Amino acid sequence: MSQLPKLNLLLLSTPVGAIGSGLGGGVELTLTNIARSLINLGHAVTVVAPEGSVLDGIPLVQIPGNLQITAQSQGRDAPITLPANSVLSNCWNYARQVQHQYDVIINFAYDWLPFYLTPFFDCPIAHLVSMGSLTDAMDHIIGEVAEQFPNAIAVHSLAQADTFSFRDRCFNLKNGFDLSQYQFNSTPNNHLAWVGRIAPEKGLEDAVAAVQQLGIPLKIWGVIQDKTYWNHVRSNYPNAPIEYCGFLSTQDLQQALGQSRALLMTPHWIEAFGNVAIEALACGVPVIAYRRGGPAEIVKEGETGWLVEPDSITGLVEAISKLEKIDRANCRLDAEREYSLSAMGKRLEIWLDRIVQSHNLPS
Ligand code: HBI
Repeated sequence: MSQLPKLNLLLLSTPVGAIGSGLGGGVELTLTNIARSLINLGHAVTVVAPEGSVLDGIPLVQIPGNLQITAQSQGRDAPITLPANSVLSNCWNYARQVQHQYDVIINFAYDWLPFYLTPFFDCPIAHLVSMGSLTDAMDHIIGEVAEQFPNAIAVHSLAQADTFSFRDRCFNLKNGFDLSQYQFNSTPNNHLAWVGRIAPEKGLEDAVAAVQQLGIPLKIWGVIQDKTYWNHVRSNYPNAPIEYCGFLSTQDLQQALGQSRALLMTPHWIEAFGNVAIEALACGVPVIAYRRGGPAEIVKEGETGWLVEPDSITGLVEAISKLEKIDRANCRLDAEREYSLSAMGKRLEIWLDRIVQSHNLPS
């Protein structure tokens, strides 16, 4: 049983989009799963998010204001910006006013303000950093918090931590999912799967090149974020056996994904974690991934999938030919052991306990 007393927690969401809009990306699902995981452990959770957010069964405070622009669309030397009537500053003004009702505030925004405000608050602030190093200004301010509050920073993978100079002060939370939403499927069809935003950094063209060599069908799910890139992939591989299957809800995606022989993950950037790898494993689907970023820490070679030399099409082809060596039941078991809500809950309590303990120490 957890030794941590029951905490009253305030979770501040990303300011780039309302929860449920999709604009917030992976962090919408991550925040919801962390909230549920903490509630399951008996803690009290309140979420603060941009107005229009939807979060069934969890106390939600909706804050008006203009959304923040996304950090990944900025250059490394981009200055910090805030729009007029910024939803980010409105959220943190609310948090300042109510902070004494809470034991810990957990920040999910990859933005300068929450980190800058950390020493100004009486209530301890925990930060879940959702991406690797993107801009100098963010690296600097996160590093300052890591320096002054050694337990405050959590990440999703060691690869993500390695992109920062303060890698040794990052708690590896990994991630966690409500696995009851994913059905194990032991009898796949013949096709392979690729899931993600269709954009250059996700490397879809490599998966297409591999299936064109093998003549095995590839089903593709996800938002077409970069139309030019998508057209470029299709025109470069006109005979590849690929089918675009749209952007599905979790319920529909897990149903379709579970029928796949394997998931191919071909990121050209350092994926901080790779949520879709867990979704595949939860359905019994082996994962073939480049040895790069978060997925390389998720796939257990020969047990739940295969890791491939980054950017090697030959490597992908060889791994696909070894798929029959993987027992699909091991994929589901690994997801339950490492990435369930309760597995993540144990890691959350270790992280929060360290923060509460160090906050109560005489300064
Ligand atoms: N950009 N400025 C900013 N703030 C965020 O919180 C943020 C972002 N870009 C992407 C993002 N969050 C989420 O999609 C993360 O899950 C990656």
